[in-house]
Amino acid sequence: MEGTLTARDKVGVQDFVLLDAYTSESAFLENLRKRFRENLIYTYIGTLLVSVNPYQELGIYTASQMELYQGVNFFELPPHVYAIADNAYRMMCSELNNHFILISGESGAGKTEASKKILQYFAVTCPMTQSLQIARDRLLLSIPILEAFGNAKTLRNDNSSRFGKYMDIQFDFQGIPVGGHIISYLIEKSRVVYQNHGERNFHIFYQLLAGGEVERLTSLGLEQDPHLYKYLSQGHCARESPINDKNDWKTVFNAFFVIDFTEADLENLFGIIASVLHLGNICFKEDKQGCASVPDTHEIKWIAKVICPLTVELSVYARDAMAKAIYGRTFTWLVNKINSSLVNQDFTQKTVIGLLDIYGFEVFDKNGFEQFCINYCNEKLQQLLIERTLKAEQAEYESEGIEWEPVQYFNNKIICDLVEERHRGIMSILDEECIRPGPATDLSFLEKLEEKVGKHAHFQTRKLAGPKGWKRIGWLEFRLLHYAGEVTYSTKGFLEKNNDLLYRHLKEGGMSFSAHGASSVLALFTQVLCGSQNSILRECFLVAELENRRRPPTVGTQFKNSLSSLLELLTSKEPSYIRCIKPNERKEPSKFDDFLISHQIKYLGLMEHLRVRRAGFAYRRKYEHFLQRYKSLCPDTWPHWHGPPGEGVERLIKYIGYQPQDYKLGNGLFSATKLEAYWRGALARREIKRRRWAVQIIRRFIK
Ligand code: AOV
Ligand code: MG
Repeated sequence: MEGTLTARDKVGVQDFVLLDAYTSESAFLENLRKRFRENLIYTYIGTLLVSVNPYQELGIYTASQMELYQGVNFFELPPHVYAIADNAYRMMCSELNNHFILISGESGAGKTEASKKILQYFAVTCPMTQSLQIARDRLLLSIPILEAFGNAKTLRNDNSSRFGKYMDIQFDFQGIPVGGHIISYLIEKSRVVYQNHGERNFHIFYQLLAGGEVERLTSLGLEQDPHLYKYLSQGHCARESPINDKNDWKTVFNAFFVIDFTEADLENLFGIIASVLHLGNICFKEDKQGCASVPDTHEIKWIAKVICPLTVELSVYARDAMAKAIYGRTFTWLVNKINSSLVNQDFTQKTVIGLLDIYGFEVFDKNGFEQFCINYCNEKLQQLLIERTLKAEQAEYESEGIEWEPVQYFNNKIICDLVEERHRGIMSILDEECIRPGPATDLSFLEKLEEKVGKHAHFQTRKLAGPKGWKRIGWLEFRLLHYAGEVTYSTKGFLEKNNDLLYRHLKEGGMSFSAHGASSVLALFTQVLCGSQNSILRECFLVAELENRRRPPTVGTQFKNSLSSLLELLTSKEPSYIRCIKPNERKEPSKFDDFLISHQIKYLGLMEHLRVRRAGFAYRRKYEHFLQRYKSLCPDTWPHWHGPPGEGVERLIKYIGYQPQDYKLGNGLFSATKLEAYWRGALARREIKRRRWAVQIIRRFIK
């Protein structure tokens, strides 16, 4: 007994539900700390997994660990991301339904790593046939490619995802992974032309320079030193340990071949990467007529020729717009290309497990339109979690007529509305400013915000914040009180970024953003690029696009719409949740920052989640489903039960000695404290017993 107590004192409890002082936040923090000290980074709250980034290799992702977690009772082994993956997989196989695993947490908390571990787990442990190995390899190797083009070093994370990713892993009826599909969300294009101090451009640029063969670089007109390129050196950290661009290049390059990229594709793709770098190095000088000229004839002449009739300022602007558009559209092309290699037409009957790994909540000294979109996306996911866990669970108890002490929680819907509400939200106000006639500026946008949402409890500006706010909010800034904390945004660039500069007219001094016109940036590019030798570019800039006179939706609106379809997509699937926590701001192992962590525990709503779990019955199944699956546990219900399903369930659970306080029989639903894994365990034990009997009978027979 004493031994057990000591162990518990030392390593804490592996499920917060078992905490005695389960309402105390300090007990919660203490438990997390004890476990973190022992390198136990995972802890459950019921079936939800809490993960703390260890910032070191722990040796817990080996093949033997994977083997351990296969088909085992969820609660019999220490908490692990593999257990979450395995549980979703078993449920999918037995109930033939679709699942998703939502991984959330702030920037650097470990979401992307968790999603990769899950994919690896499926790749190693799922049944496999020889002919489907290639599908598995492609799924795995799509990751390094997407990371090369979509991740970058930021101040928060050396490998920060700068796009959102939802990946469906498709399984056939035997549980073999047969294919996949990826949806990407809003890549941060502005990074292509500008990086803050201490940050880098997307990894692929540096990888190509560090790892590309000399002949390849020569033919692309590139040199190895990243400092020679303006687009790569503004953050002053082009070469940074622990990033190993040379090694990463090898991985990425090999991955391309597995995913069906031809040598011609690669030539085109790297041609594009190189031309973006060359673009960035074009510098303009004013000639006698006040027009831009390009002093360095070595750079790409055709681009210069098109841009040069403009002023120097407009030329720089057109150059950057072009670089961003080329990169952004190439990224979309890349995702489509990967999807076409992941698709598997041979299997029509498929179930899926979706992995959602997006950019986490982030706050920098300066926050712009990108952070606004990223943080809004995190609000939406938090909202999904609230809707599907805290709210839904409580509503269900009510509708089932189960006695229940309601748990209070902060519902961030109010912030989602502030951002996205039609006609009234910040996105709508921004769109109006972008489209209305007359000069709109970053200041006029801010004034509109003050006028329309100034009184909102989660919104502040310098003008509206009162004396305290004056010191800290600048002129062109507004502040949102997000669920995860305050963020001050600069409105600088909001209009331009929301509009997508491609549609801006390139008239001298002109700032109009209307439909595609002959003089828009896009028209200019398309003229040049549709004649290009590069087939990827030709696909990305189609002349047909110019013929469409209607202006496409703004960037913000497109993003908002894509998020709402994502949430709709998820509504039809069974969820699992992983909540990632960042232990410190310095990316250091073994450093447990109390303040930072308790802030995350609060805003992630973990205490509320625990209370709901403690008070409730986490396992719920329709009578019919439950009975169908577990009827073999009781002679009365096996092999067939002919009465009403509710009675059958009652007979069954009484037979196996389940205590009355541990379950509720509602209007059509069976709710219990023990989870799916427990029931599966019961089935497995019965199976073992049955085999033992069989062996005994055979032995007797042989005698
Ligand atoms: P993120 O995806 O949550 O941030 P990552 O998954 O990229 O964060 O994790 C950041 C870094 O932490 C990784 O590059 C690893 O060095 C380390 N790390 C995370 N999880 C583990 C783990 N389980 N074991 C060892 N090291 C780990 V962002 O993409 O920025 O929101 O946009
Ligand atoms: Mg990430």
